[in-house]
Amino acid sequence: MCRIRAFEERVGRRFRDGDVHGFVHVSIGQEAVAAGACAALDAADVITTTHRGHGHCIAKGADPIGMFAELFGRSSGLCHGKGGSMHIADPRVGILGANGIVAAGIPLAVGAALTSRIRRSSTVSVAFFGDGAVHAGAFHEGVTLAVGLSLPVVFVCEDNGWAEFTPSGRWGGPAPAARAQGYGMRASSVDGNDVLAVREVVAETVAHARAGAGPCFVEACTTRLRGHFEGDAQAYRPEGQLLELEGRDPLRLARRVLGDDAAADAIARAAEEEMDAAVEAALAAPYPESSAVLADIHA
Ligand SMILES: Cc1ncc(C[n+]2csc(CCOP(=O)(O)OP(=O)(O)O)c2C)c(N)n1
Repeated sequence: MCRIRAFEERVGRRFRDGDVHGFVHVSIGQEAVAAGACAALDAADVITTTHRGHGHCIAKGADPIGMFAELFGRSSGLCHGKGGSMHIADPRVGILGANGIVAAGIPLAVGAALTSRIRRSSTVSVAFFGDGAVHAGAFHEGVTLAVGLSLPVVFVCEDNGWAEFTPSGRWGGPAPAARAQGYGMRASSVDGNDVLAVREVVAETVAHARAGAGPCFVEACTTRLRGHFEGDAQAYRPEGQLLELEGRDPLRLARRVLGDDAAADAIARAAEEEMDAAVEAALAAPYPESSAVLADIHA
């Protein structure tokens, strides 16, 4: 969690300095979902994520230097500097891709679970997505196929209270976990700011999926402590909400559980040093050659 926080704080600063191109959405306040869920996965398991996916990628094992280089548009970036923040992928460590299209990672994770089934492999797919995505057609298509074919996929819905500028629940209807139950899936709800609770619930659901018992759904309630995107003035937030949410900062909660401030400080310092060095290494890399402008482009 400290590594994710340190990475994204630097992303925010570099964005304001003009080194990061395009839109950037950070997951500050949501680190426990990424860290807890990925701690329950094997190296060969795969994930898909969203426009707010830095944390999931770091937790699944992406190299922060390659990620910074990607955000800075450098040729050494994980996608050669052409994907940016919302399209980070590294199949070598099971990251099938962040995605700028809301809910689009869900059918991809279901497809990867079908691949696992066809290859008789034991790998599980995890799709991370926000509460806003459960209103999208791709979510309903994905879960229908996963339930129908009893595929090894875990759907992790991060309800951070907002879908852009719309509060969760604005559209009424059942909460995400209840909707998932409506599809006949096992569904649980967890405090998404409690990293140990997230790990426990996701480990149980992954074991269920890996055993061939079908897909599962985890609703992780969490807190977005920054704007929807970097630079968002957040005029839509009720007054005092941020102050209240800061009391639920997952890093603060984990520090309390650890009960050892010196150890927590050392972990945070190591993460900051790692990410400072990663920024420098990434900034030292060259931009892609102009001759590479059409390479790897499929459109
Ligand atoms: C298909 C699609 N519709 C609309 C958008 C614009 N959009 C970007 S993020 C977002 C809200 C997503 O909310 P949620 O899924 O809760 O994720 P969060 O941003 O809270 O992490 C929307 C509507 C988009 N990128 N893709």
